[in-house]
Amino acid sequence: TANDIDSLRQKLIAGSQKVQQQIIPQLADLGNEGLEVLQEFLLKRRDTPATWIDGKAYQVIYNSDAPTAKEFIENNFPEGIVPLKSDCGISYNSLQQLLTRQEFQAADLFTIQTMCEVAGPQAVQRKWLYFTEVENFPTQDLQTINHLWVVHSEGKFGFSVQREIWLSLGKNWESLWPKIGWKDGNKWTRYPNEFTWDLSAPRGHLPLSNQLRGVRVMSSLLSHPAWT
Ligand code: UYC
Repeated sequence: TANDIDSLRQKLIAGSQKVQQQIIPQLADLGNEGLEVLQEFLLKRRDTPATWIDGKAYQVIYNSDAPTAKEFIENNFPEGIVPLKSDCGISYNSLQQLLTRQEFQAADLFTIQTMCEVAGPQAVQRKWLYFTEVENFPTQDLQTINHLWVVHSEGKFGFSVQREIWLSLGKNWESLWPKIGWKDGNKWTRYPNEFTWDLSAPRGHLPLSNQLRGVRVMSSLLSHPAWT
């Protein structure tokens, strides 16, 4: 009823993140009227940086079959809710779409490939990054990639999340690996099938950084000026 919708709208606007997280799927289940509330919510908040709550609301609208929802996205957020800023003319729209659809494995691959593109043709051919390339990586691009991951993962994934955990462990790599599900005892998690490609993964599980050539690259990534 109109009353129920209104009470959900109030809770969505005023509630804690935990409450908002529960309200969003409830509104989604109410069809068009629920979607309208979510649309109004996104428009109201569009002048402040997107959080993962905005990400949830956006995903519900984006992934709905309703024609009005499609129109809303095209008219208001054709490139998503995170500004896709790049210092080197790279388009992050595909990454935005993969993450909005929660296609985390494809998004992870795309992240590695795109970071190589940013670093240059040699990195593209090599298919992995030198730590010096990571040190010189444009801040704007790193922040865009990270913001997309955080916003579309309930705040669970992203380099900044990995950095926060790493710092909380005194930068100890051997403590980090099991914490983010990359190692179990002496056994490395094997790429790709042993990784968890959904939100049931531990915090900081994605995006992946291959450790085959040592920790230098990841160390540079988590120490990048983009995070300070
Ligand atoms: N792989 O084990 N990884 C690959 C990870 C290691 C290995 C790709 C992450 C340990 C080989 C990604 C972990 C190791 C290849 C990741 C992990 C190892 C490969 C594809 C936990 C053996 C084939 C992109 C830390 C003991 C490719 C890429 C190659 C690929 C990620 C082996 C994303 C997070 C030490 C043989 N692994 N990787 O970078 O380069 O190739 O030969 O980290």
